[in-house]
This record gives sequence, structure tokens and C-alpha cells, in this order.
Amino acid sequence: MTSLPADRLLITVAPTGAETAKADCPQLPTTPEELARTAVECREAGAAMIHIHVRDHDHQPTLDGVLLKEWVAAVRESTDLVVQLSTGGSVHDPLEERLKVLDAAPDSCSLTMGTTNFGDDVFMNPWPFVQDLYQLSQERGVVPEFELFDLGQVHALRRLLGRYGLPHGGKVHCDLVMGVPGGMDGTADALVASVAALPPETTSWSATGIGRSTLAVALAALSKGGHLRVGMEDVLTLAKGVPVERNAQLVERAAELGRLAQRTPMTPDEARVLLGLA
Ligand code: KMH
Ligand code: ZN
Repeated sequence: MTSLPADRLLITVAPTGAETAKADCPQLPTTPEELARTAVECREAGAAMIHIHVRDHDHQPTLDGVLLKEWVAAVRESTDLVVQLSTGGSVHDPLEERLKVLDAAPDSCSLTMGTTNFGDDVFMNPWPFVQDLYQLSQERGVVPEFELFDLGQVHALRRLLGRYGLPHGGKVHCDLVMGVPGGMDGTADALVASVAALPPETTSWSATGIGRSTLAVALAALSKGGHLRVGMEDVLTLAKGVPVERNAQLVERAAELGRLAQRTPMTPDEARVLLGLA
């Protein structure tokens, strides 16, 4: 398989994140066993890739190398999902620790293209770090997903590709992360502006809208032919006052929106073709 039917829809699930406390949301998957169960359910619902943030035995965010490998193995043993590790971690993680995430040998890693105000915190991604992480991903054969929180970061991606060339596998996959307090708005207008500015090397892109912006962003992304990322990292309610009980509910909703737009969820093998992993 070298190319995909045009109707295929990549659904990525981001089930955990680093921001929500287990005590506030007991249904958040924060152990390898919970992650494996979540992965199986989300695969059945139409997800092809999983974006993972790891938690320690106290359910706190961690970049511990042993735990990272354990969580990657938990997903690989239970599903065929494409495994993407977050290199963003939490806003408190040091940059050196974030580079070491690639030691866990994921298929893909997130790579945020610039520093962003993140609520009351700052998500640090200085240019030297971005360059180091990108070159490391090329050396290790890990396919990056470029996380774009604002239009300036789209420009930075053009600069990065101009300086260092294409990622391992030759494909350029981006994810617009919208509606973060400090980043671009989660609106159709912001999505259209970002998509128009994507580098010409871009081969695929998805979008995710944080919180209340999730549906506006998903519908705009489908209208523009993009892919979707959903999950409890970004969204904790299905509607006002209706909590998400399982990540698979968000994947099911994304698959249903896709069906209305005449898109078919792609399999993990198709996602491997899309991302240059096949
Ligand atoms: N948790 C945020 C600080 C990523 O995974 O690469 C960063 C984040 C992006 O979630
Ligand atoms: Zn993340």
C-alpha cells in the first residue's frame, strides 16, 4: 500500500495528558492496565494512533524512562495502534528529560514548534530545543508530529524544514492544537488561516480543539479535509455538565462526525502509510 483512498480519516486519541488530576477525574487512564484497556476500546471505536503521557504510581505526570517503556509495551501488547509519545510532558518537565523520551523508541513523538503561554504556566519550547529534538528524531527514526499552537509556530516549521530537511520517512504530519489559553483560538477562522500557512511539504494534518472548542474545531477540520485528534487530554465533557466517562466516547463521536462528512476511519496500518512508518 503506497497511497490511501482520499476518504480516509486519521483519528488520534490522546487519553490522559498531564494536566488533569486523577482525584478530580477517576476515569482518566493513569496506569498501564487502564491505558491498555483504553487503547483496545479506542481502536475498536476507530482510533489509529494514540498520543501518550505517562503517569507514575501516584498518578502524577512523569518522564521516567522505565515507565515510558512499560506504557509503550502495554499498548503494543494489546493493540496495533501507532504509538506516539508526548515530548511535551508537563509544563514542569526539564528540556533534557523531554529529549530522553525518544529512548523509549515510540513510532512517533510530538514536537511543539515554539514556546506558548499555557493557562497560567509557560510551555517551554525554545528554538535550540526544537532543533535538537528534531535532529534526534531523524537520527532515531522516530516520526514527529508537529504540534502547532499558533500561527508563528507554523512559520517556525517552515524554518525547521528548510534548515534540516524532511522527517524520517519523508512525510510531514502536523497537529493544530487550538483553544489553549495563550495559543490560537479554537475557531474555524483560526484553523483556515493556519492551514493556509502550512509548509508545502505538509502531507497531512489534524486538529484538536481544547474544551468547548472541540466541536467547532473538529467540524472545521473535516470541512478542510483534515484529520482529528480527540481525547481526555483535551476534553473532559461531552456537553455542558456531561462528563466524559471513557475516551472511546470521544473517538466514537469523532468517527460519527467523520461518517457524516463521508470519511472512513483509517486503520493503524493505513496510518503508518500516511505517516511514513510503513
Ligand atoms: N502538556 C502540555 C504542556 C505534547 O504532548 O507534546 C504539552 C502537551 C503537548 O501536551
Ligand atoms: Zn500531549
